[in-house]
Amino acid sequence: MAFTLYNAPQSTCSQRVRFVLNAKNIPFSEIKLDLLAGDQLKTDYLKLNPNGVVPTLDHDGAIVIDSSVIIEYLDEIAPEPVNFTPENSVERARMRALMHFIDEMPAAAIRVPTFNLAFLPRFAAMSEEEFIAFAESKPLRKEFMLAMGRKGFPEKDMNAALDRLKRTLVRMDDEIAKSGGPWLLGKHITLADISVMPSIVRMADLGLDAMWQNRPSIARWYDAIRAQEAYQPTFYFGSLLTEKFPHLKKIAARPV
Ligand SMILES: N[C@@H](CCC(=O)N[C@@H](CS)C(=O)NCC(=O)O)C(=O)O
Repeated sequence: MAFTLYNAPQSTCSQRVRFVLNAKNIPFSEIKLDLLAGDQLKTDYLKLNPNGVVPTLDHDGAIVIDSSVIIEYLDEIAPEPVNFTPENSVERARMRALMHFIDEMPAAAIRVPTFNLAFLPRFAAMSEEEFIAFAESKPLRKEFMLAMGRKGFPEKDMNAALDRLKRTLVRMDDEIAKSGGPWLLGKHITLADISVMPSIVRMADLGLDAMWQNRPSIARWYDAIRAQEAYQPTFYFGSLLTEKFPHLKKIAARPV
């Protein structure tokens, strides 16, 4: 079986898929797209993924898109040596409900500080016409880009995103308390943990880890996920924003 992953080192959605491939010891070749240069909007790539986003998985010529769908697909076709989906239907439904919550809340909210703090200088350097043309060429993210503009999201939007991230931490805390932890659904790590992982790693990367300093169950969860064997090969050098954008190190060091 041959697997090719079209992805980007710092893309949170790609990190989910890399983690699952690594955990399952599935060899894969990686095609890295430069998202700021617009590789994801080129005609050939759009034929694979009409949403114009990463990741996209090519499995022996079968194209699978959307990170949540891809990780469920991988768990189905390669249930060994590790499996991240509960056998029990009720537990499986709970996992999927959490994955929907994660896609709607932290996975979306984390884009606001990410773009404002890391990517904005690239867009600020464009002319207004160039920026509008770039935004309008995005099948999925046109409105998001236009709302951000070349000056960035206003404080109101930043605060709303931070509030959504805070509510995510509250939800994680509640789920861990309900299941007995250490993972969201109890004793076993599931796709729900893998889905939320990149948002939490990104929060730490942006210096927002103080947001869980009074939440020991999340601190334990974060240590446990970073201790997984698949973590290091997933977050190879260049996967963190602070490794690519040195100006962020100062932002990350500020008190929240
Ligand atoms: N729901 C999709 C979202 C994919 C997505 O938003 N990917 C981002 C990187 S994490 C992307 O490719 N952005 C490119 C852009 O905004 O043009 C998934 O989970 O695969």
